[in-house]
Amino acid sequence: MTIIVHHLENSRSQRILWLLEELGLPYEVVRYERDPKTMLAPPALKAVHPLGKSPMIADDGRLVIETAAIVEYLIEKAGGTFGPPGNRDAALRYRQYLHYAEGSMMPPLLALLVLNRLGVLGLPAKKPVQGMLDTHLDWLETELAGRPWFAGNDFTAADIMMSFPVEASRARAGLDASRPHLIDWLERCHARPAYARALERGGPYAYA
Ligand SMILES: N[C@@H](CCC(=O)N[C@@H](CS)C(=O)NCC(=O)O)C(=O)O
Repeated sequence: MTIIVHHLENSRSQRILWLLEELGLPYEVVRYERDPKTMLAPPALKAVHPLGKSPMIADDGRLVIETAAIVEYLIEKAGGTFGPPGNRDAALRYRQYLHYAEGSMMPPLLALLVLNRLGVLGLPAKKPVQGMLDTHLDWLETELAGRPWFAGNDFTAADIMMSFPVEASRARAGLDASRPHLIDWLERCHARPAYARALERGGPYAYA
């Protein structure tokens, strides 16, 4: 059965299209556009699931929500390709980054997005939030100084999970060439043919 991806434009859901392309699994994309004023998802997504968030996938009569859970579901379906590496330490890092991307890094990035929209009202809180993000980015830079991919020597789905927070950091949290390992990693992600194919399937994506 073909996997259906409920995909919101310009969103973290792009990672699921990229993973599907890497795995070579057949899928169909149902695209949703953001409300141009609020930038929120359209009500149609709430008809799919009460939370109305993207990504969501429908497969074999099941609806799966939450990016990392969808990633694990798809890796399992593909027999473990790009999943946890055989080396124990690499496997633990793989799991760590699968959780870390949404659990630790996205919250301050979301806070910064909201603060930027508040204009001058948001200014007092911007400095501490930027400080949190600097701490994250400095740590990630040291992580990638020691290995080519987030889990270890090989590209895994942990890199796909990390792509959105790192792309969002480049767009709004000051990530630039002063952190060369992160930028080099991002460029290697973007150079993958599956990443380019996913962009074609997904439509507008402002972070590539
Ligand atoms: N932690 C969730 C977050 C889901 C989420 O917030 N998705 C955003 C896309 S960037 C969304 O649907 N936003 C639209 C809205 O909140 O109306 C996941 O990774 O799936």
